[in-house]
Amino acid sequence: MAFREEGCYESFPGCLIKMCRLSVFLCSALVLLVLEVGPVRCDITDGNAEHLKREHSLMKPYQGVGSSPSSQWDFWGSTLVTGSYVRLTPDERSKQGSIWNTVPCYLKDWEMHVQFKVHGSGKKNLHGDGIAIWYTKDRLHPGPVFGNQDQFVGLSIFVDTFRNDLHGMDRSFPYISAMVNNGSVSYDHGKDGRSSELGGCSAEIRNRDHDTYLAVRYSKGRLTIMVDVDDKNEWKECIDIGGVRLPTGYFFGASAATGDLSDNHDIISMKLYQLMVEHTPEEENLDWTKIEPSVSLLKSPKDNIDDPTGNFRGTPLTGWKVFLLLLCALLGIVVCAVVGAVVFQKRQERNKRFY
Ligand SMILES: [Ca+2]
Repeated sequence: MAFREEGCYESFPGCLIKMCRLSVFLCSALVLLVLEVGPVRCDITDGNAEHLKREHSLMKPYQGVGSSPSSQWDFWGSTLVTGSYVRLTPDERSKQGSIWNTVPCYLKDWEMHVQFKVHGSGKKNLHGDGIAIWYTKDRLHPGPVFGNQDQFVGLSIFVDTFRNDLHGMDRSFPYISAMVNNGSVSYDHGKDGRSSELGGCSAEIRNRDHDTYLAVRYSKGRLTIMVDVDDKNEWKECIDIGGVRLPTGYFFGASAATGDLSDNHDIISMKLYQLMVEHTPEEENLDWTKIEPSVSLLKSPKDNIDDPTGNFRGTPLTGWKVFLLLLCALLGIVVCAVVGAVVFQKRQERNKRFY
């Protein structure tokens, strides 16, 4: 229809030129679409469409929390379990506490939603130290990293409320960051973990009247951290990186610590959702418990501090996108070659008429 209205019957070369233009336009639109859809969409689950896994979730009134053999969550240190929250530390100096899922997680793709509350009497900058959310090989190993062991094996998300590094004034606190460790790297408290972080963001999470949430999604090698702390009931992207490898069979946990400064560090809930994601037969046949935690970065974590967003992305174009781009290029070349040939032929004929 469009060709008819635009006078495609006027002459054959004119028609072909229009077709060529149209094909270029369509290909450009397709390329734009591919590039637009390509990077991450913030489609973190709302918790309804996916599957809640109760054996990995911690919810009110916290039944099954304790030291009995059948309990699914175990706790340590200053942790206090009430009917409406799990307090990892009270607002007192030098406290450490943690809570750990006793059931290893064998899901390949998952999303953890953490509702938490950090509050205390300390004025601005006079409170600390923060909460860490863990997915690690070991559980219940107390230590200096927000109440958990250093040189851990697995993933940690730090909600750091106290600025230790007075040189790092380019970011405001509280600061949320992620770290993947194979057991070889120490967390540097003095630098607030900057040298080993994969990315991060600032978030006003302390002494809020409303609920504050954190979501950690791990799917197909992609780690995404989202926050919902402004009482708008919407997720905001904090970290999103590809090339992250984590095994199955690790444990979820949360820990917190206070030092000279303190806060109440409360976990209200931790809800784990299974994500329904298809894997290739090769991926399915892998022994996922044997994977060593790692991140294949395009640049080292240290370089990441130059990125004002704190994020960087490293996912290459997937097969079908490359195919579409090549198809477009080929189509464009063929159409333009045909047009060129026809125009050349017409000119030859016209030249013959003149001479
Ligand atoms: Ca700190």
